[in-house]
Amino acid sequence: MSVVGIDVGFQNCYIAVARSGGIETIANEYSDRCTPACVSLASKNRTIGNAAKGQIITNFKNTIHGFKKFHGRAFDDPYVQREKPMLPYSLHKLASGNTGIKVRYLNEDKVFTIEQVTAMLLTKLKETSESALKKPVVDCVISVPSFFTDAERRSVMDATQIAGLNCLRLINDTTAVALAYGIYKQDLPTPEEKPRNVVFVDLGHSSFQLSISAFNKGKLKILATAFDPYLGGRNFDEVLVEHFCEEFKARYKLNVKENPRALLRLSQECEKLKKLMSANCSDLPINIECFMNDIDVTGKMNRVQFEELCASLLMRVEAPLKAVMEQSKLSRDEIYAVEVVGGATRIPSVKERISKFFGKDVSTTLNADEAVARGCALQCAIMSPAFKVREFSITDVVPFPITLRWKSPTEDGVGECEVYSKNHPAPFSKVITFHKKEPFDLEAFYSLPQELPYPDIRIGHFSVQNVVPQPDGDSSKVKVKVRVNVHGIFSVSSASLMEKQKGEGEDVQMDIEPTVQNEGRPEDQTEPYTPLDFIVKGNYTSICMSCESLRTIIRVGTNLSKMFPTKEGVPGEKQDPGAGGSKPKVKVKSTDLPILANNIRQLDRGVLNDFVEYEGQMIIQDKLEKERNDAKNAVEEYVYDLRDKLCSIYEKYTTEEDSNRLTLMLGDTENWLYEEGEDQAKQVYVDKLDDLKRFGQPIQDRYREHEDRPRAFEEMGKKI
Ligand code: ATP
Ligand code: K
Ligand code: MG
Repeated sequence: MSVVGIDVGFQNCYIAVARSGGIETIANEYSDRCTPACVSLASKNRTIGNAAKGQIITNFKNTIHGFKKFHGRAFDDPYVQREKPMLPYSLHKLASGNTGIKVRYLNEDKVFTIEQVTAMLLTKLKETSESALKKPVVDCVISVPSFFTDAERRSVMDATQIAGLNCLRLINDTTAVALAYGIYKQDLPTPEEKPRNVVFVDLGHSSFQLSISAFNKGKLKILATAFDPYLGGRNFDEVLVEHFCEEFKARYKLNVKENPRALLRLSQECEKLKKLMSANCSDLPINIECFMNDIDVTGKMNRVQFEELCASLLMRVEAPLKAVMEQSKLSRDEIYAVEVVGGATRIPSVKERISKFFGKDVSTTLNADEAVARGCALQCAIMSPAFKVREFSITDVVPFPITLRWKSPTEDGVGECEVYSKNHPAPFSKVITFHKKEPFDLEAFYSLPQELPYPDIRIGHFSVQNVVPQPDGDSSKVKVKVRVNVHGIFSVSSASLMEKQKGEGEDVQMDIEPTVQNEGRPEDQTEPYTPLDFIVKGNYTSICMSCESLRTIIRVGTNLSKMFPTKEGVPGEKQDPGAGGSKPKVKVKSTDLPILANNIRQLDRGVLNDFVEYEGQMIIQDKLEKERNDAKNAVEEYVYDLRDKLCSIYEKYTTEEDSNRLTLMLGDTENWLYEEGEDQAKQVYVDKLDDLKRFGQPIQDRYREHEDRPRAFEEMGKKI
């Protein structure tokens, strides 16, 4: 079984694997440990990663990059609409309302969903891992930004399935970093001691994320996260691009924005310039030859000037720092260290601002580019039964509060309850008890739209079916389990009808089943499970936090998660309904109820299966095209090799006449390769090579034989 962690960045992807020696990041076929998040479609195949990056300018309409944030987004989403005019490729509104990407592939116009595009990238990363590990890779852990919503996470999960990966966990970027930081630390406080609080900051190409993690021996608990989903290295590039567009307009009368190719080149040069400025204070040049209309352009910039231009971006660094500290309720002197990762934290003024805010130097002990991938691989190793690693428990948080709403005949038509507050521990399951006589619907949504990175607050619609009244006509108790799973995805995972047994008497509002399901979390058994059980009946909700033997009645609509800040329960402890067991247990029979999930923000399973199949076809197509190219290259190489040897080492082993004839043939083949032989089927090249070898091979054999003979004598001599 493979143990692989993948950081799928907006710009850069990294893969880390667990081997017996530990965690290591692996290089692709270009000996590059970074694989660009880039996919290029062409008339015969796709190219992905480094090769695709080389196509950004030459095949700009069909080379897709900067697509990560289209996951889970409607085409009409303001972010998508803002990006659209700046993209060299076309976006397309899908029937579902989601964002698709339109390209030319195999000489046809083709629209791919974002899940398919990410799957192409994942296919490449999978292949890279497989060639490094020399075995099939299926299981993996993949990182996502901590602010990814349910829709975005489901969309990424769909992509992993299309690529044939089994994602054991979608882990938040900064949580992966926290794991990479903590697991090797030998000196963490014991569980009884005050935890060590560390801030993790990640400024990537597209976004700014941070979290505070509390470490004790063997565990980490994320206390809070904060983010600016729209602040990243790319914004700094854009400022430079904007500056030089204006300058070139004034100096050269060039309208760069009208020329996608020029704009892409300028953008690449500005990124290089930005990176150079991180290490250099003096004036640095930007030179682009034949930029537009055969004009060469030049410009320059220095760090001070750059910081002035980026003042408004730099100002945005502080807000998330403040937010995360406020949420954690820690004071600055309770922060042990501030660890920064992500390429854009190399910008000196970004680092300065962070260190000024915390009143201490930022630490760069982690590998800024690879820490996320390493954390993913560590998480995969922890979850994999095939690998032995130190026990390390991770408690993450829910980024945005989640509310459930249902129709209610009594409560002004609707009842609702916030089931997960911001920064609620995750993964986490809860059981809610309803009193109902008929099937009912639950609507899950994000309750703080202003916090969400996009306007769509929907999570899903869950119909609890087959609910019937009790034989005496009374309402039935229906227990509904909701959960935020290991991927950070919400679901109403199960429901059961509790049937009163004969002779039991009236159901009392306060009665709560003593045997609160201690199913815990099948995905992650290391996490303590705190059952939170509340009944919704009439105008009241009664709640029982079994682990604390706590009972109370609150009004429906009260924010339960705020009222009872969740504490970690004691795993394995017997659940007590309260009242010290003074009341006899109510005997009930429980029947599982089907749940129909609607409007879940993920691909229809039928469509997903079609995509799986189509991805498979594209993989085959790429493989065939590669074989065809390899066959062509083999002919070319043979021509050059043989021609070279004919006038050197093979000279003695052929007649002049044969040699001349063969040289002529090689010349013809070379010309053919540039003309009608340029684009032939694989077999044509194979046959061509065979033709050449019929003449070349005997010469080579004679040479070999002659070379081997003295060596054979030598060896015989040794034996004697
Ligand atoms: P995201 O995390 O937003 O999905 P990502 O993981 O692909 O994106 P990173 O690889 O962490 O992003 O960082 C890439 C960004 O870092 C780019 O904007 C790049 O220009 C910037 N960067 C890299 N090195 C430097 C440097 N020396 N100085 C300034 N910026 C840099
Ligand atoms: K990255
Ligand atoms: Mg990143």
